[in-house]
Amino acid sequence: MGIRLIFTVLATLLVVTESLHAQPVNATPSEVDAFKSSDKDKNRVLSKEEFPAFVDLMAANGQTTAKAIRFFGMYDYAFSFADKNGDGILTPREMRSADNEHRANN
Ligand SMILES: [Ca+2]
Ligand SMILES: [Ca+2]
Repeated sequence: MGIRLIFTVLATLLVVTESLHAQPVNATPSEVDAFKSSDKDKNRVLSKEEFPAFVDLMAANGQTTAKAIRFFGMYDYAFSFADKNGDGILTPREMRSADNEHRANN
């Protein structure tokens, strides 16, 4: 895998996290639905097994970054990047903190 591709995915993933929780209160219905329906065990966090379903749903909704992740099949890589504390689950807070970091650097 080329280093260039990795950077592309990193950049696009930041856009994913931003679109997810830039405005948590005003999350679009499609995003909320995608999260809820991919959260199979309803524990309000996404496991590594649940994450691909979320990406696929967002891709189906036309989210361009999700489409890119799906196209490259880089679910694991995207998940690992967003899972800041490496505990194997992705919380809304982790998605938001990735977003905050992104905005702090801009
Ligand atoms: Ca879950
Ligand atoms: Ca985590």
